[in-house]
Amino acid sequence: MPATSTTLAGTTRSAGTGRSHHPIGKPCDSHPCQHGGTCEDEGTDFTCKCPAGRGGAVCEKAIKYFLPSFGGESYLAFQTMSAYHTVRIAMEFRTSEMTGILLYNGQDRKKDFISLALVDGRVELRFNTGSGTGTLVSKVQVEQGRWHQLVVTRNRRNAMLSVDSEDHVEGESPRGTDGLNLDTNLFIGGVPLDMKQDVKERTGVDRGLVGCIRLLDVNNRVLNLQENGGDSLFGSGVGECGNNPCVPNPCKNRATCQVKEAEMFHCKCTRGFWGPTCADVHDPCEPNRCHPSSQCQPQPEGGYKCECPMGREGKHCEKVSERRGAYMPLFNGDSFLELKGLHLYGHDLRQKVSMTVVLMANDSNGVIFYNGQKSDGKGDFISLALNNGILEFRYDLGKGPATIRSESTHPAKRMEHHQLERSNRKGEIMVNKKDPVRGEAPQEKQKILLREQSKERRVRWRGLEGQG
Ligand SMILES: [Ca+2]
Repeated sequence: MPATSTTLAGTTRSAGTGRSHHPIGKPCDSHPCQHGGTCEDEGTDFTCKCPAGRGGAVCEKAIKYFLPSFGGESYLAFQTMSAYHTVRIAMEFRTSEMTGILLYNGQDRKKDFISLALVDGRVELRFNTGSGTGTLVSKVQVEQGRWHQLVVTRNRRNAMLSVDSEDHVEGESPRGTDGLNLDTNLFIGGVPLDMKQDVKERTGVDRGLVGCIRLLDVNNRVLNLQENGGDSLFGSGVGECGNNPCVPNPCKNRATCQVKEAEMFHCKCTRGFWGPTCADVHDPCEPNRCHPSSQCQPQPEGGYKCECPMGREGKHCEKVSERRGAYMPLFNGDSFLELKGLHLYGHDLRQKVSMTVVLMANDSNGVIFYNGQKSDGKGDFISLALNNGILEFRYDLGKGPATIRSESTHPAKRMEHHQLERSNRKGEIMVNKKDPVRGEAPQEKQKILLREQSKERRVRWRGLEGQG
């Protein structure tokens, strides 16, 4: 049985081998952001976007928030709303910008959605049950820095919106359908980058809230927005309301601090200083003392850290680890294991694949494995990923991809067994040995050609086990 195995020799590393302080490639090539932060190149410099609960220059700081604040590119995700025929939403927020997404819940690859956004200082409700968008605009103009409250009640195609206990506004969506089919996560403060374009087309708003949300009540249930023990599933760029990450100035040696999102900052070093907070007088990775197999990473507090590949340890990754045999690799969102290609497990694979994957995920999105035919991403492939908690088993035999989605959501932070079967065009996915879901790829070409190596790559995951 070809499978991911716990004993295969693989390498785990931060993807990429470039180094930020010697920009042969782009600054982000060295993957300087920690704890699952996303790196964005800004010329010769970079900035990190940190997952909710993290902040600092390279997401090194653990952030606790009670009242979440959003910086325009941030968001918090919750379970999808129950809103088919009716829904009631109450929210309290404050803002420093007059335009930005307050709330969004949609339907993946289909039309249905409901959104609340600030548009030029007015609250706008939009919703589409499948036959067109209904739009309601509040009469009240929001004020910068003041707390406002809004209440939405929707019954089929009819909706009411009231802001700050003023007279409500009424409206309806076009005739034809009246059930709101929502299946994405519920997002507040903004949406993830990959949804931005879609959300912009539907709401007309392309940025998130710059401000705070202190209350969210859906169907008369108050959601806990706190970092600790809250109802949120994941998020990005969220901090504590009212905090300024640049006060006191965390940058050293007269560097200027720039606020980036809530709780994130970027230090502009003065000449001659190095590192995320400009703490070093010289490049701490020059000379590079790390073992050639590892990567040198300047640290926010000054100095450097060698990021060892799997099987090596010690300050400079100079030692070969004692531990051998079975291990349970932990992925941080940017790490991956590269294993030999599935086609090397026996020719039988070309008609039939049978895999068992045992994993634990701390996030509801991420790639579990990918094995392609060509390294440019073209050609046949087979992959498994989590998309909003749903497992997606995909394969392409050259006539278009087949996608099989699990019926149940993969629970966070629990070990689960998944069984994947593919026999010619037909595929099946089973979660914990039950609820099999079957699917088919388009006809004709029936053999998957996988010439290139299988890449185990996990995005935004912190804990996970693969086993055959
Ligand atoms: Ca619908």
